[in-house]
Amino acid sequence: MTALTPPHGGTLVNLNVEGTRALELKNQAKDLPSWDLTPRQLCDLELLLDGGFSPLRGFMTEADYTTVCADMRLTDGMLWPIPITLDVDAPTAGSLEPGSALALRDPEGVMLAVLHVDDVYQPDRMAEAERVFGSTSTEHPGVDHLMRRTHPYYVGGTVEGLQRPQHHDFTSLRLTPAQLRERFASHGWDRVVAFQTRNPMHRAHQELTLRAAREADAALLIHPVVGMTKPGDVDHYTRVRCYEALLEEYPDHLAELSLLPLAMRMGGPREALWHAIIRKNFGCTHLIVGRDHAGPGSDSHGTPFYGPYDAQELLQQHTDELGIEMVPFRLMVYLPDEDRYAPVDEVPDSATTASISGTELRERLMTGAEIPSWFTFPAVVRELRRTHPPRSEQGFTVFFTGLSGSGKSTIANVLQTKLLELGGRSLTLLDGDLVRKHLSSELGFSKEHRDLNIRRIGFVAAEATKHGGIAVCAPIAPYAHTRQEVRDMVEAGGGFVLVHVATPLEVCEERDRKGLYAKARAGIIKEFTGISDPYEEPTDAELTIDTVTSSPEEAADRIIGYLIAEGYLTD
Ligand code: PPS
Repeated sequence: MTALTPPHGGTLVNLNVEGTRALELKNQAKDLPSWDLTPRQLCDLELLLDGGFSPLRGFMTEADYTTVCADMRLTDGMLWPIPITLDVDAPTAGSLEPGSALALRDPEGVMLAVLHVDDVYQPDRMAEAERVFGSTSTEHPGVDHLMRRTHPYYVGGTVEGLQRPQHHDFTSLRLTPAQLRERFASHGWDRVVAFQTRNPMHRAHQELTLRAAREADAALLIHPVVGMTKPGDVDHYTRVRCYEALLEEYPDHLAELSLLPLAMRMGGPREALWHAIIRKNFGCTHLIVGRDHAGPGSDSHGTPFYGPYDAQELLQQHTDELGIEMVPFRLMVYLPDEDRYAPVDEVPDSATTASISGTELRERLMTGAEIPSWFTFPAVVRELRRTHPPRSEQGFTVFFTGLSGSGKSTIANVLQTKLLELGGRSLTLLDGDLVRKHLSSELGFSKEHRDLNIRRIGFVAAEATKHGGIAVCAPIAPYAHTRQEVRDMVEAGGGFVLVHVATPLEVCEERDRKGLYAKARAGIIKEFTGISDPYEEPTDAELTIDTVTSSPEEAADRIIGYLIAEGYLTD
């Protein structure tokens, strides 16, 4: 292989300090204000300290932030497309001034680094979103993070690292830029093409990476992101086991696997440029850029945030100053008649092609349907199936919501009995009254306390679901946003079925089995749902039960029918 000129890599920044300097900083720590780093900030810090973000030496000052947002350049003119900023809350910002220092800590309180403050500023987040992401829609995950999860002040300044963020998973695969450069040198690799990914890799990806390596006359680095990716992505533990399985399918001495602790922004073209700079720092000479690189896909109207090949165009414009070459790739498609893959632009329109979309793959995993070996290697399927068992083997939560006296508990009890009769899963019943006796005995009925109560139920239900069991919950749960929080928690590990027991208030009041409505009307009980406190009717319920026309037995049968139809239960 021939070396690229000019030589790749560039100078690596190393912000980790040792010996007396480290001791000195540690001794100062007790007098410094502290900031507990968010998951994204932890990722950014790790890449800053080890030089993955070279030439950056810290979090951006307002001057650098402004030029990066506006022109994708640092104030010294260097190309840098994504703001690397440390966002903090108002009290922390108020404790800082130029020249002061801030101890940066991990979630356990361990001091990882010291930030020497150059400035503290309040960003215009709307303008940042527009500039960096080309959108202000919170349907874009990068914009959502910026608008909803970023603190209002940014602190700029250089960083000195005392301890690298700790990882206990796949430690032998987490190579720093210096270690990876050394690894390449020890293999005698002076041309290396990197493949960026946040998804499990299938046959199409393998074909693409093999072709790219051939085209670039280079060895291959599979460099998946294991920091933060798009919400809803396959967890990195599963993915890494898939990559390890796939690695076995490459020719000997061609490919390396290393994990990148990057927090992606899903910023499409700008992010692709950033990925290229990062890979150059990790010693690569080429980066594969495919279709919609680092893009978040489309919004809810089906409009894509970026054009499919915008990233390739942007990299093309900056090839000369990047110091790393792009290997552009079109979509790979499978030709069943020839049993081979080819880039879509090399395939005649008349050719028969086959593909399995991400949605279809999830569907096949969910139902346990066959996943053909032309699509992915059996060893990869095995790994995916381990974490994505078919629905009949997954846990689920049936979450009832409705007014007091609507019949939630009665139906929940019948459902419990029927589910136990069917057997196969353990079951946890979290009835409103029961929970208030055991889990939430100190809580009242203010909005704050109700939310806390529902979150506790959600937490327990999510745990039971994740472990393959059933949770049947029957609180009032009057607030839509809290129900949504519970849904999100539960769906991370299994199924969630919201059942609205839609008994009208008049009927509940007329029944008044516990005599509570009479007391509420008399003002003896305050904040009573439906009388003196709100109930937000669900618009997202999987099932709505009318207890006026159906018995508890019929209601439970309907729910069982739904669970069978959705594949959670078998007939
Ligand atoms: S919540 O809003 O979801 O936290 O409520 P929940 O935990 O389900 O508790 C509802 C049961 O508590 C009794 N109760 C009240 N309900 C509503 N508002 C007020 N102020 C209130 N005070 C006591 C009532 O018996 C509810 O039981 P169910 O089974 O819903 O009738």
